[in-house]
Amino acid sequence: MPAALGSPEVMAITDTKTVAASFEAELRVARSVLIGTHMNPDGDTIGSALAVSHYLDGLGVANEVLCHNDVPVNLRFLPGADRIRHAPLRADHDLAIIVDLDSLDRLASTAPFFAAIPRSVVVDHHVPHEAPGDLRIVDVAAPATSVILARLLAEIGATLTPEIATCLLTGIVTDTGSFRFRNTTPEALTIAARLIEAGGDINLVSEEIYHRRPYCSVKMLGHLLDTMHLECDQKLSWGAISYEDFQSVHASDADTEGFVNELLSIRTVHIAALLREHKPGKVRVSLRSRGEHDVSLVARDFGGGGHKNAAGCSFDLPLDEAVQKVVAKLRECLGYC
Ligand SMILES: [Mn+2]
Repeated sequence: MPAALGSPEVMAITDTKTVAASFEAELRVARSVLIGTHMNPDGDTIGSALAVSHYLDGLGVANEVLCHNDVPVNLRFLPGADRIRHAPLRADHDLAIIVDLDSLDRLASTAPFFAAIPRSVVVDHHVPHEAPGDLRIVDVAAPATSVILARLLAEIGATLTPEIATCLLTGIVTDTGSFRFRNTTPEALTIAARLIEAGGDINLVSEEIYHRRPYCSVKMLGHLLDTMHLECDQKLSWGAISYEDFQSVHASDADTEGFVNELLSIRTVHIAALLREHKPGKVRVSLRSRGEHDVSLVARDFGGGGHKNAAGCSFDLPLDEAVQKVVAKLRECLGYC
Protein backbone atom coordinates (compact mmCIF):
# COMPACT_ATOMS: atom_id res chain seq x y z
CA MET A 1 0.00 0.00 0.00
CA PRO A 2 1.24 3.53 -0.67
CA ALA A 3 2.35 5.14 2.53
CA ALA A 4 2.33 8.70 1.26
CA LEU A 5 0.09 11.25 2.85
CA GLY A 6 -2.81 11.72 0.53
CA SER A 7 -6.35 12.81 0.10
CA PRO A 8 -8.99 10.51 1.58
CA GLU A 9 -9.79 9.37 -1.96
CA VAL A 10 -6.22 8.23 -2.51
CA MET A 11 -6.20 6.34 0.75
CA ALA A 12 -9.57 4.69 0.29
CA ILE A 13 -9.36 0.98 -0.27
CA THR A 14 -11.64 -0.51 -2.85
CA ASP A 15 -9.95 -3.82 -3.45
CA THR A 16 -10.56 -5.87 -0.31
CA LYS A 17 -9.19 -8.99 -2.01
CA THR A 18 -5.70 -7.56 -2.54
CA VAL A 19 -5.62 -6.00 0.88
CA ALA A 20 -6.80 -9.17 2.59
CA ALA A 21 -4.09 -11.15 0.78
CA SER A 22 -1.44 -8.70 2.03
CA PHE A 23 -2.91 -8.81 5.55
CA GLU A 24 -2.89 -12.60 5.52
CA ALA A 25 0.69 -12.64 4.23
CA GLU A 26 1.80 -10.46 7.15
CA LEU A 27 0.07 -12.77 9.63
CA ARG A 28 1.48 -15.89 8.02
CA VAL A 29 5.08 -14.92 8.74
CA ALA A 30 4.47 -13.33 12.14
CA ARG A 31 5.58 -15.24 15.19
CA SER A 32 4.44 -12.78 17.78
CA VAL A 33 2.15 -9.78 17.40
CA LEU A 34 1.74 -6.65 19.48
CA ILE A 35 -1.70 -5.09 19.01
CA GLY A 36 -2.12 -1.35 19.54
CA THR A 37 -5.14 0.80 20.40
CA HIS A 38 -5.61 4.55 20.67
CA MET A 39 -5.54 6.52 23.90
CA ASN A 40 -8.92 7.37 25.45
CA PRO A 41 -10.11 4.13 23.93
CA ASP A 42 -13.58 3.59 22.54
CA GLY A 43 -15.54 0.48 21.64
CA ASP A 44 -14.12 0.38 18.14
CA THR A 45 -10.44 0.39 19.05
CA ILE A 46 -10.87 -2.06 21.95
CA GLY A 47 -13.33 -4.29 20.06
CA SER A 48 -11.12 -4.34 16.96
CA ALA A 49 -7.95 -5.06 18.95
CA LEU A 50 -9.54 -7.91 20.88
CA ALA A 51 -11.05 -9.38 17.71
CA VAL A 52 -7.56 -9.46 16.17
CA SER A 53 -6.21 -10.99 19.38
CA HIS A 54 -8.83 -13.77 19.40
CA TYR A 55 -8.22 -14.42 15.71
CA LEU A 56 -4.46 -14.73 16.30
CA ASP A 57 -5.16 -17.07 19.24
CA GLY A 58 -7.05 -19.27 16.82
CA LEU A 59 -4.09 -19.28 14.45
CA GLY A 60 -1.77 -20.14 17.32
CA VAL A 61 0.11 -16.84 16.97
CA ALA A 62 1.33 -15.33 20.25
CA ASN A 63 -0.03 -11.84 20.82
CA GLU A 64 -0.49 -9.08 23.35
CA VAL A 65 -2.82 -6.08 23.38
CA LEU A 66 -1.74 -2.69 24.72
CA CYS A 67 -3.61 0.45 25.62
CA HIS A 68 -2.39 3.67 27.19
CA ASN A 69 -5.47 3.83 29.43
CA ASP A 70 -7.30 1.28 31.51
CA VAL A 71 -10.16 -0.32 29.61
CA PRO A 72 -13.29 1.80 30.20
CA VAL A 73 -15.63 0.14 32.69
CA ASN A 74 -18.41 -0.32 30.13
CA LEU A 75 -16.09 -2.28 27.81
CA ARG A 76 -14.75 -4.68 30.44
CA PHE A 77 -17.43 -7.24 29.58
CA LEU A 78 -15.66 -7.89 26.28
CA PRO A 79 -14.09 -11.33 26.02
CA GLY A 80 -10.36 -10.87 26.56
CA ALA A 81 -10.63 -7.34 28.01
CA ASP A 82 -8.54 -8.50 30.97
CA ARG A 83 -5.59 -9.23 28.68
CA ILE A 84 -5.15 -5.55 27.77
CA ARG A 85 -2.01 -4.13 29.36
CA HIS A 86 -0.11 -0.83 29.54
CA ALA A 87 3.20 -2.48 28.63
CA PRO A 88 4.10 -5.78 26.97
CA LEU A 89 5.33 -8.85 28.85
CA ARG A 90 7.67 -9.90 26.06
CA ALA A 91 10.03 -7.98 23.83
CA ASP A 92 10.30 -10.25 20.78
CA HIS A 93 7.23 -9.17 18.80
CA ASP A 94 7.91 -9.13 15.07
CA LEU A 95 4.63 -7.61 13.88
CA ALA A 96 2.55 -4.70 15.14
CA ILE A 97 -1.13 -4.42 14.30
CA ILE A 98 -2.48 -1.01 15.21
CA VAL A 99 -6.21 -0.38 15.01
CA ASP A 100 -8.45 2.67 14.74
CA LEU A 101 -5.86 5.43 14.78
CA ASP A 102 -4.39 7.77 12.22
CA SER A 103 -1.34 9.01 14.09
CA LEU A 104 1.16 7.09 16.21
CA ASP A 105 0.97 9.88 18.82
CA ARG A 106 -2.36 8.39 19.76
CA LEU A 107 -0.60 5.25 21.03
CA ALA A 108 0.58 7.62 23.77
CA SER A 109 2.70 5.84 26.43
CA THR A 110 2.60 2.56 24.47
CA ALA A 111 4.21 4.13 21.34
CA PRO A 112 7.83 3.19 22.22
CA PHE A 113 6.91 -0.51 22.38
CA PHE A 114 5.62 -0.33 18.82
CA ALA A 115 8.53 1.73 17.49
CA ALA A 116 10.85 -1.20 18.13
CA ILE A 117 8.87 -3.69 16.02
CA PRO A 118 10.15 -4.31 12.46
CA ARG A 119 6.79 -4.57 10.64
CA SER A 120 3.52 -2.82 11.24
CA VAL A 121 -0.02 -3.00 9.88
CA VAL A 122 -2.45 -0.15 10.47
CA VAL A 123 -6.17 -0.79 10.10
CA ASP A 124 -8.18 2.42 10.33
CA HIS A 125 -11.06 4.52 9.07
CA HIS A 126 -10.00 8.04 10.11
CA VAL A 127 -9.06 10.76 7.65
CA PRO A 128 -5.27 10.27 7.54
CA HIS A 129 -3.36 12.62 9.76
CA GLU A 130 -0.05 10.90 9.31
CA ALA A 131 0.42 7.71 7.34
CA PRO A 132 2.06 5.22 9.67
CA GLY A 133 2.45 1.51 8.96
CA ASP A 134 4.22 -0.70 6.42
CA LEU A 135 0.85 -2.02 5.36
CA ARG A 136 -1.93 0.55 5.58
CA ILE A 137 -5.48 -0.71 5.41
CA VAL A 138 -7.40 2.52 5.59
CA ASP A 139 -10.90 3.20 4.36
CA VAL A 140 -12.27 6.55 5.46
CA ALA A 141 -15.69 5.56 4.15
CA ALA A 142 -15.91 2.57 6.51
CA PRO A 143 -18.31 3.08 9.43
CA ALA A 144 -15.85 1.51 11.87
CA THR A 145 -12.45 -0.15 11.96
CA SER A 146 -14.38 -3.23 13.08
CA VAL A 147 -16.18 -3.19 9.72
CA ILE A 148 -12.85 -3.22 7.86
CA LEU A 149 -11.66 -6.14 10.00
CA ALA A 150 -14.91 -8.02 9.39
CA ARG A 151 -14.38 -7.55 5.64
CA LEU A 152 -10.78 -8.80 5.89
CA LEU A 153 -11.70 -11.83 7.97
CA ALA A 154 -14.54 -12.71 5.59
CA GLU A 155 -12.22 -12.40 2.60
CA ILE A 156 -9.59 -14.56 4.29
CA GLY A 157 -12.28 -17.14 5.06
CA ALA A 158 -11.64 -16.94 8.80
CA THR A 159 -14.00 -18.71 11.18
CA LEU A 160 -15.80 -16.10 13.25
CA THR A 161 -16.01 -17.32 16.82
CA PRO A 162 -18.65 -15.82 19.14
CA GLU A 163 -15.79 -13.95 20.88
CA ILE A 164 -14.58 -12.35 17.66
CA ALA A 165 -18.16 -11.58 16.65
CA THR A 166 -19.03 -9.86 19.94
CA CYS A 167 -15.85 -7.76 19.79
CA LEU A 168 -16.45 -6.60 16.20
CA LEU A 169 -20.12 -6.00 16.90
CA THR A 170 -19.11 -3.70 19.75
CA GLY A 171 -16.97 -1.62 17.40
CA ILE A 172 -19.83 -1.26 14.94
CA VAL A 173 -22.49 -0.56 17.56
CA THR A 174 -20.41 2.12 19.27
CA ASP A 175 -19.11 3.88 16.13
CA THR A 176 -22.56 4.00 14.53
CA GLY A 177 -24.23 5.11 17.78
CA SER A 178 -26.28 1.93 17.82
CA PHE A 179 -27.03 2.19 14.12
CA ARG A 180 -28.33 5.74 14.38
CA PHE A 181 -25.51 7.85 12.91
CA ARG A 182 -25.11 8.77 9.26
CA ASN A 183 -22.42 6.07 8.86
CA THR A 184 -25.03 3.33 9.36
CA THR A 185 -24.61 1.89 5.88
CA PRO A 186 -26.26 -1.22 4.44
CA GLU A 187 -22.86 -2.85 4.81
CA ALA A 188 -22.69 -2.01 8.54
CA LEU A 189 -26.06 -3.69 9.02
CA THR A 190 -25.22 -6.67 6.83
CA ILE A 191 -21.96 -7.28 8.66
CA ALA A 192 -23.68 -6.84 12.02
CA ALA A 193 -26.25 -9.45 10.96
CA ARG A 194 -23.47 -11.88 10.04
CA LEU A 195 -21.75 -11.24 13.35
CA ILE A 196 -24.97 -12.00 15.23
CA GLU A 197 -25.32 -15.20 13.19
CA ALA A 198 -21.78 -16.10 14.24
CA GLY A 199 -22.77 -15.84 17.90
CA GLY A 200 -22.12 -12.16 18.59
CA ASP A 201 -24.27 -11.12 21.55
CA ILE A 202 -25.92 -7.84 20.50
CA ASN A 203 -28.09 -7.79 23.58
CA LEU A 204 -25.09 -8.06 25.89
CA VAL A 205 -23.29 -5.33 23.93
CA SER A 206 -26.22 -2.88 24.13
CA GLU A 207 -26.92 -3.66 27.76
CA GLU A 208 -23.31 -3.30 28.94
CA ILE A 209 -22.49 -0.23 26.90
CA TYR A 210 -25.66 1.83 27.20
CA HIS A 211 -27.65 0.63 30.17
CA ARG A 212 -25.13 0.08 32.95
CA ARG A 213 -23.98 3.62 33.59
CA PRO A 214 -22.45 4.57 36.90
CA TYR A 215 -24.47 6.99 39.03
CA CYS A 216 -21.73 9.64 38.85
CA SER A 217 -22.08 9.69 35.07
CA VAL A 218 -25.81 10.43 35.27
CA LYS A 219 -25.15 13.15 37.88
CA MET A 220 -22.51 14.67 35.63
CA LEU A 221 -24.89 14.71 32.67
CA GLY A 222 -27.42 16.55 34.82
CA HIS A 223 -24.80 19.16 35.64
CA LEU A 224 -23.79 19.54 31.99
CA LEU A 225 -27.35 19.99 30.75
CA ASP A 226 -27.90 22.52 33.52
CA THR A 227 -24.89 24.65 32.59
CA MET A 228 -24.68 24.26 28.78
CA HIS A 229 -24.78 27.22 26.40
CA LEU A 230 -26.87 27.74 23.31
CA GLU A 231 -25.95 30.52 20.88
CA CYS A 232 -25.70 31.55 17.21
CA ASP A 233 -29.50 31.45 16.84
CA GLN A 234 -29.47 28.15 18.74
CA LYS A 235 -27.26 26.53 16.11
CA LEU A 236 -24.30 26.09 18.43
CA SER A 237 -24.45 24.26 21.74
CA TRP A 238 -21.49 23.80 23.99
CA GLY A 239 -20.70 22.76 27.49
CA ALA A 240 -17.65 22.67 29.70
CA ILE A 241 -16.87 20.39 32.61
CA SER A 242 -14.15 21.58 34.96
CA TYR A 243 -11.77 19.46 36.97
CA GLU A 244 -13.63 20.57 40.11
CA ASP A 245 -16.91 19.38 38.55
CA PHE A 246 -15.38 15.95 38.00
CA GLN A 247 -14.12 15.81 41.55
CA SER A 248 -17.39 16.94 43.07
CA VAL A 249 -19.26 13.88 41.75
CA HIS A 250 -16.24 11.53 41.75
CA ALA A 251 -16.45 11.10 37.97
CA SER A 252 -13.75 10.81 35.34
CA ASP A 253 -13.63 11.69 31.66
CA ALA A 254 -14.73 8.18 30.68
CA ASP A 255 -18.01 8.87 32.51
CA THR A 256 -18.82 11.62 29.98
CA GLU A 257 -18.82 9.25 27.00
CA GLY A 258 -21.64 10.19 24.62
CA PHE A 259 -22.54 13.45 26.40
CA VAL A 260 -21.69 15.55 23.35
CA ASN A 261 -24.43 13.76 21.45
CA GLU A 262 -26.94 15.03 24.01
CA LEU A 263 -25.85 18.57 23.12
CA LEU A 264 -26.26 17.81 19.42
CA SER A 265 -29.69 16.28 19.97
CA ILE A 266 -31.31 19.71 20.32
CA ARG A 267 -33.51 20.26 17.27
CA THR A 268 -31.96 23.57 16.17
CA VAL A 269 -28.32 22.68 16.79
CA HIS A 270 -25.87 22.23 13.89
CA ILE A 271 -22.65 22.00 15.89
CA ALA A 272 -22.05 20.82 19.45
CA ALA A 273 -18.90 20.93 21.54
CA LEU A 274 -18.04 19.40 24.86
CA LEU A 275 -14.89 20.47 26.71
CA ARG A 276 -13.66 18.49 29.68
CA GLU A 277 -10.82 19.49 31.97
CA HIS A 278 -9.92 15.92 32.85
CA LYS A 279 -6.77 17.00 34.69
CA PRO A 280 -5.92 20.49 35.91
CA GLY A 281 -4.94 22.51 32.82
CA LYS A 282 -5.60 19.60 30.43
CA VAL A 283 -8.71 19.90 28.29
CA ARG A 284 -10.22 17.36 25.96
CA VAL A 285 -12.67 18.53 23.31
CA SER A 286 -15.32 16.52 21.45
CA LEU A 287 -16.98 18.11 18.43
CA ARG A 288 -20.09 16.91 16.64
CA SER A 289 -21.98 18.34 13.69
CA ARG A 290 -24.89 17.69 11.45
CA GLY A 291 -24.82 17.66 7.67
CA GLU A 292 -22.23 19.68 5.81
CA HIS A 293 -20.46 21.34 8.73
CA ASP A 294 -17.02 19.72 8.86
CA VAL A 295 -15.77 19.74 12.45
CA SER A 296 -12.70 17.66 11.60
CA LEU A 297 -11.26 20.85 10.02
CA VAL A 298 -11.75 22.71 13.30
CA ALA A 299 -10.18 19.84 15.25
CA ARG A 300 -7.22 19.78 12.86
CA ASP A 301 -6.67 23.52 13.35
CA PHE A 302 -6.03 22.69 16.99
CA GLY A 303 -3.84 19.66 16.28
CA GLY A 304 -6.62 17.08 16.55
CA GLY A 305 -8.54 15.10 13.98
CA GLY A 306 -11.45 12.83 13.27
CA HIS A 307 -14.35 12.67 10.87
CA LYS A 308 -16.51 15.32 9.25
CA ASN A 309 -19.33 15.00 11.78
CA ALA A 310 -17.33 13.74 14.77
CA ALA A 311 -13.89 14.99 15.73
CA GLY A 312 -11.76 15.91 18.71
CA CYS A 313 -8.70 17.75 19.93
CA SER A 314 -7.03 18.64 23.20
CA PHE A 315 -5.39 21.61 24.87
CA ASP A 316 -2.83 22.18 27.58
CA LEU A 317 -4.63 25.32 28.71
CA PRO A 318 -6.94 26.49 31.47
CA LEU A 319 -10.51 25.49 30.67
CA ASP A 320 -11.80 29.04 30.04
CA GLU A 321 -9.04 29.73 27.50
CA ALA A 322 -9.74 26.50 25.65
CA VAL A 323 -13.46 27.37 25.64
CA GLN A 324 -12.69 30.78 24.15
CA LYS A 325 -10.58 29.33 21.34
CA VAL A 326 -12.97 26.53 20.43
CA VAL A 327 -16.18 28.54 20.66
CA ALA A 328 -14.72 31.40 18.58
CA LYS A 329 -13.77 28.92 15.85
CA LEU A 330 -17.18 27.26 15.88
CA ARG A 331 -18.98 30.62 15.67
CA GLU A 332 -16.82 31.34 12.63
CA CYS A 333 -17.70 27.96 11.18
CA LEU A 334 -21.39 28.84 11.41
CA GLY A 335 -20.84 32.31 9.90
CA TYR A 336 -21.11 34.20 13.21
CA CYS A 337 -17.86 36.04 13.83
MN1 LIG B 1 -13.46 3.92 15.00
